[in-house]
Amino acid sequence: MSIDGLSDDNDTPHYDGPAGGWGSVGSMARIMGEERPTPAVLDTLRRQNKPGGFMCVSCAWAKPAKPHTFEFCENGAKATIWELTSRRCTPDFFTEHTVTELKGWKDYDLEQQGRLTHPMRYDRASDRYVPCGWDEAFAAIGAELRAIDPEQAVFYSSGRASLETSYLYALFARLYGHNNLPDSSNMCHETTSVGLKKVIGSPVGTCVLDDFDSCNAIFFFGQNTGSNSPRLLHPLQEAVKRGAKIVTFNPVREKGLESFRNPQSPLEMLTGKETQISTLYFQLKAGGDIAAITGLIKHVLAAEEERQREGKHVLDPDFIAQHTVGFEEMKARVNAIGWEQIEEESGLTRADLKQAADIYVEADRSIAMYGMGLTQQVHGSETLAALVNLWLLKGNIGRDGAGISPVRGHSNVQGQRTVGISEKPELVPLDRLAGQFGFEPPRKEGMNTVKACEKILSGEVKAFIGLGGNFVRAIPERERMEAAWTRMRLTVQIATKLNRSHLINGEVAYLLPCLGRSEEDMQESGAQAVTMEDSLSCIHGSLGNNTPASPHLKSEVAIVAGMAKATLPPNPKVTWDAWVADYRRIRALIEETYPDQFHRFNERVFTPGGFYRGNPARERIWKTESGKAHFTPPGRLRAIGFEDAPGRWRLMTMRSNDQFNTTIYGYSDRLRGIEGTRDVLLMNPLDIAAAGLREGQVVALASDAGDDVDRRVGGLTVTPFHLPRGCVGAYYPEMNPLIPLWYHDEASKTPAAKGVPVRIVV
Ligand SMILES: Nc1nc2c(c(=O)[nH]1)N[C@H]1C(S)=C(S)[C@@H](COP(=O)(O)OP(=O)(O)OC[C@H]3O[C@@H](n4cnc5c(=O)[nH]c(N)nc54)[C@H](O)[C@@H]3O)O[C@H]1N2
Ligand SMILES: Nc1nc2c(c(=O)[nH]1)N[C@H]1C(S)=C(S)[C@@H](COP(=O)(O)OP(=O)(O)OC[C@H]3O[C@@H](n4cnc5c(=O)[nH]c(N)nc54)[C@H](O)[C@@H]3O)O[C@H]1N2
Ligand SMILES: [Mo]
Repeated sequence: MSIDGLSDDNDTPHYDGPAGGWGSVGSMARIMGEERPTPAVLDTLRRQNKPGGFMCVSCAWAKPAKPHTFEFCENGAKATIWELTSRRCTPDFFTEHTVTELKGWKDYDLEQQGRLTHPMRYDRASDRYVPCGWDEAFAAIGAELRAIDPEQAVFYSSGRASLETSYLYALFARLYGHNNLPDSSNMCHETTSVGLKKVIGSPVGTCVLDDFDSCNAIFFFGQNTGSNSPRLLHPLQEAVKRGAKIVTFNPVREKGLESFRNPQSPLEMLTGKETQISTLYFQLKAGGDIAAITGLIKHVLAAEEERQREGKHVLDPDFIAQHTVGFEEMKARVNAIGWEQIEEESGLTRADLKQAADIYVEADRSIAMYGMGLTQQVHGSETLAALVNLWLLKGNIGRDGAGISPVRGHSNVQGQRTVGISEKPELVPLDRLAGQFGFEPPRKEGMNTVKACEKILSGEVKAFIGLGGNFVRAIPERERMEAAWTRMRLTVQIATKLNRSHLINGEVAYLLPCLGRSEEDMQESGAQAVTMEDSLSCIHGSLGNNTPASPHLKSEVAIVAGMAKATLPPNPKVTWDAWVADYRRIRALIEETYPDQFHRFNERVFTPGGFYRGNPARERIWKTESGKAHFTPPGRLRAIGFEDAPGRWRLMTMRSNDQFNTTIYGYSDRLRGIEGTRDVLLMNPLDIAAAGLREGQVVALASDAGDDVDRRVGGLTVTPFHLPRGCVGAYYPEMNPLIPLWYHDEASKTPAAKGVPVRIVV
């Protein structure tokens, strides 16, 4: 399909090459030059994502049992090179620069200083970080935590830390006395954890890697594979070669979903042959997915009526009868919705949707994949319910070659939830923990990310510990949050590189440098492996073998244990030192808490392809309120949380190909053809003209959320781009000051970063 104002050969910036190909090789070479990584990086890349090797710190995509010779992608390589940089951010650097001065630096320049080398304490008098000893840091943190009510503390984690670290971190929080365990997942796939759980009883996807070998169709909603999970392009390419059809719904034409040249295939590289990925590509409006899916369902129901006349079925009536509730209500509601409304809200035509529906009708086995385009919407959970409606119609959940497969972000974000990082006490086996460790765990619901922000704003939170990540940069409402942040008593950040969150400090502040996953983690019993869970619920061991960036680093496990020991009273069942000495003991604890999923954990750590921890929904056991899978009558067609108004635009905050979340590797969004800057406002050329703007003009965006708060980001160059009318795009995290804290998915509170109401200010 084409959209108004754009043809395939117009002059908007675009990249002619496929995803992968020589461009990705060039991009890896550039970052190699910039970071000058240690020579061991090549060996590490060779071991990347292989059984017994080291598991990539970039995305959470599956690691196959039979890996490619190089089982890594452009962005995985960049993440490894980033960690193994030869640059060091030493105490001398902090002597030279005050924290106030560093606040004026760009994110890119902060991380360019390289790996943190020493534990540091913030000295308010000189406005500088000064080196301190580990024991001194732990003792001070312990004293501060003991002095406050545990419920006033927040323990955040970014989704990278291992299962071992995460389990201990959550245990520390509960022994201390709270469930305030927000996770990067709260800004990411929490919509999945809450939305999917409600309708199919599973907080995670139902597919395994083999399903990609036998599916006939894959439907993609709001996920940018080429940039964010490039290794997934391999199974997609294989599926296309087998004749499977791929249908994409995305407001942006993402190169990686159009075509792919496999950098690991010499033939494809030399002959310039590329695989077309998407059979059909629909540029719907941002927030138009409920409408589009409802249109698909209407077509499928119509096809069923037709087929019934021949005495056959498109739907799977036995599955619907045996396994679901709510079919008739859903059907009646969908049939009552008119095509005009569906076309208006989705931005797609009835005929467009018919083409897509025909593929779904014909395919015996279909997989639905999705990412932030669905989860970061005010009605994100409802969007997932709509998608599940469509998937239940043909019994496409719980059988081989079919299912629903959210593409997770951080490399262990799914696993952190599995082992107890959750603010929701009902999701954690608290009674078992009580028995294992002889204490009474807190039962009160803790704070998620939005709640933690609200309570930091109101002054109720006194202490914040960040296990990785860049919280202040990743959350909405940045300006008000930064101002409130400094009113906290204690802030502690555990990190590998310097970022913006380390410059906004509480009264007492520590910056604790940790080992990266690719580095050797030597403890009393020898070198330690850690584990993580991928997007398809498989658990993998990872063994780092590089020399640590500094002899003063500690592992995340040791840092969590050090803080916990200094905070908590002695307990004979809680043996922090023994756990640090040998991580197999931590895995034994995980097995004891979660015996069904982690039986024989230590034996299975290095299972090729990981070991599957199981998912009842895959077996058609529905852990929902009714014990069945739920059809949900659509309550609305619009996933964004506002009405249209003159001068109001739908802003999608985007990731470039050259960043990992708040880590900016460089200024080249190669696959979108945007080079040298991130300060752009992407718009449809007809919208540029209609708004009286011109290409290259510098404008600001202001919040148009109707709450009278002045939120603004300036210095953006108007750039024509392939976007539907009324939708504009600009980069995350730069745009985060524009997102109101209250603007989030209704059910899960995931910030709605893909449909933000803004005005353009000239
Ligand atoms: N290189 C790299 N890899 C990464 C990351 C990174 O930053 N860089 N981040 C990691 C993390 S934590 C995550 S969560 C994942 C994120 O990976 P994705 O889920 O791919 O997230 P985004 O790139 O934010 O946006 C996804 C897509 O949604 C589309 N979109 C926007 N609005 C809508 C809409 O209303 N409907 C539909 N259908 N589509 C829409 C956008 O155009 C974009 O292509 O990637 C992980 N991997
Ligand atoms: N507007 C907008 N906002 C968004 C999003 C969006 O699409 N749009 N996406 C959201 C999503 S999906 C996510 S997941 C969040 C991401 O939020 P976070 O997970 O909090 O942020 P990251 O940028 O991934 O964190 C980067 C930092 O992690 C630290 N780090 C790296 N490796 C390690 C390690 O091994 N150990 C430790 N301890 N630290 C390490 C480094 O210091 C680095 O600076 O942002 C969310 N915010
Ligand atoms: Mo994420």
